[in-house]
Amino acid sequence: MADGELSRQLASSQILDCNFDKDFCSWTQDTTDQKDWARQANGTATQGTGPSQDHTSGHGYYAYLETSTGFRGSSAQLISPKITVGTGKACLTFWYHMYGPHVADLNVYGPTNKIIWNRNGNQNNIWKQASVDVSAGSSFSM
Ligand SMILES: [Ca+2]
Ligand SMILES: [Ca+2]
Repeated sequence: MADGELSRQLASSQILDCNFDKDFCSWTQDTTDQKDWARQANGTATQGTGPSQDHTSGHGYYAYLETSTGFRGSSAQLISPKITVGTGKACLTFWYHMYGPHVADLNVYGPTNKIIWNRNGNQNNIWKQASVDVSAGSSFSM
């Protein structure tokens, strides 16, 4: 399972900020892949996986992808609105929780659809913070 608790510190744009407590904010599901992200509160359905609570408050929602079911090699992507990053330093900050035996890759895609951050496999039963430098680009989605 992979969970994202995304907040954003992109210098030019506040639009990516989301704690998933109410909805997916401006993030949308990729409809060309095999799965969709869900919103989940508290624990996950499969024993020994997932977070037991969200990172924002401990009783809110987080974005959630169940990986104990489904077939190997399937993927699900959340897509941001189009953003433009100028030459100043920009950074995407988010919390992730990857716990369980069926966790594969969690990727962040930047300009030109290049992978700019990746974790693979079990990262233990803990929320971890990631900060990813985002290079300049115009009108791209993450
Ligand atoms: Ca939350
Ligand atoms: Ca999808």
